Amino acid sequence: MTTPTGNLRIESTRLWDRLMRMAKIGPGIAGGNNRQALTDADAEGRALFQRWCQDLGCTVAHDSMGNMFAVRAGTDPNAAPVYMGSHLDTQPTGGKYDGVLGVLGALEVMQIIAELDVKTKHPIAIANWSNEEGTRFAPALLGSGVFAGVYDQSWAYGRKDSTDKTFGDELARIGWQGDEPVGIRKMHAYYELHIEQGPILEAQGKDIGVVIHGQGLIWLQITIQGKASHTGSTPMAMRKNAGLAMARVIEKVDQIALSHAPNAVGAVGHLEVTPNSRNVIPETAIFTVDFRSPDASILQDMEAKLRQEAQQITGEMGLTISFENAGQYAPVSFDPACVTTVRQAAKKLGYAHMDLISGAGHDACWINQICPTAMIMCPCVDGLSHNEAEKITPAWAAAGTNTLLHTVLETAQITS
Ligand code: HGY
Ligand code: MN
Ligand code: MN
Repeated sequence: MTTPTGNLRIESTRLWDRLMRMAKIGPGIAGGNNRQALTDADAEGRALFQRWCQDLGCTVAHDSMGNMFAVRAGTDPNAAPVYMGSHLDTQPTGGKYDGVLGVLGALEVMQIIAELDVKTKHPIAIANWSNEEGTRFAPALLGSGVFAGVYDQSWAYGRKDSTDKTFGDELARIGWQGDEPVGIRKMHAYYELHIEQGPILEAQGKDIGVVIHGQGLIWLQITIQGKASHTGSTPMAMRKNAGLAMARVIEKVDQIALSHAPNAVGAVGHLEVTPNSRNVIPETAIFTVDFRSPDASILQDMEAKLRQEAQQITGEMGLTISFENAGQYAPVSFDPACVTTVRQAAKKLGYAHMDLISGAGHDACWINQICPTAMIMCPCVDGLSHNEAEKITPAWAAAGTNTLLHTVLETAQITS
């Protein structure tokens, strides 16, 4: 091998410039991003990413779920590619780095490999997964979930946003519905670089998180039906207040999660009441409970307890209630060999590192079901994410991307 891989490093200024360039697409209102899945902004970000990949000479394609792939050939045409990637879609008040660092970090790795003409046995590829956030179209991790065979594509196409637009129609409208059947690509391994979205790495003074597990998740969408009536003239005892019932159930979400502390979290981030008028008792309340835990039995207990408590609350108030599973995945253990490769890369590069359990969900959680998978995390300031003030340092971005570079080269096997 002509290039001493030991001192290989990415071009951190170029990486940072690309992160800032992508951040200009789908800007938020407070310095972050609002580039939600299958919006025109998402389409614009996809096109920019595609151009950057084509400029590197990669073969770029996208499948019938809009998942994007860029591939650099290896020396062995029969060897499955080593993939790396994440997502470019953001929350409505998202940060500039959630998902984006994983996609543009992979692009930077690809550029270094291409510029130095490093040859590897396995092809090397980048993935940009559709609709990771699940904020516009539930569930989260939809593109990677269909790719991994967890969800059926026709079910995914029918998922609706709050204006009743479907995933399938919006994917076709933005022109990113590919002919390639989703899920046909074989993967030798998959690595995802992602910001931690929590406070642990920064608090521990670490540059790299070697992710060994990921929390499981349940999204339970609840609909409570009451009766609209006048907030002034309806006697308190006669009210059928769906909004009040929702508030009581949300209090139970908090209590149930705290009862399993520190191995569980719970919140309600999506809430809708109708008619949502100041002087009408809420008739309907629709909201989504987000429970997470690294322990599957705790997840099950939290869901069962909440269903029971919520039914009791609405029963006592004379309201009706219904539940819909809006997304779910079990706790994840990543591939030990891939995890070791990540850990060794961080060690070789001299980065302070520690094993970590991912609090957030990632496309890697589904891809882990179809090929050996691991994740690399870098810190973020105050652990803040899903907030426009999300912040990382160029040094953290470089540390994560250098670790990805060496991890991918080790797995793809350098030949010259
Ligand atoms: O919800 C999650 O954990 C991810 O950010 N979509
Ligand atoms: Mn993410
Ligand atoms: Mn996210």
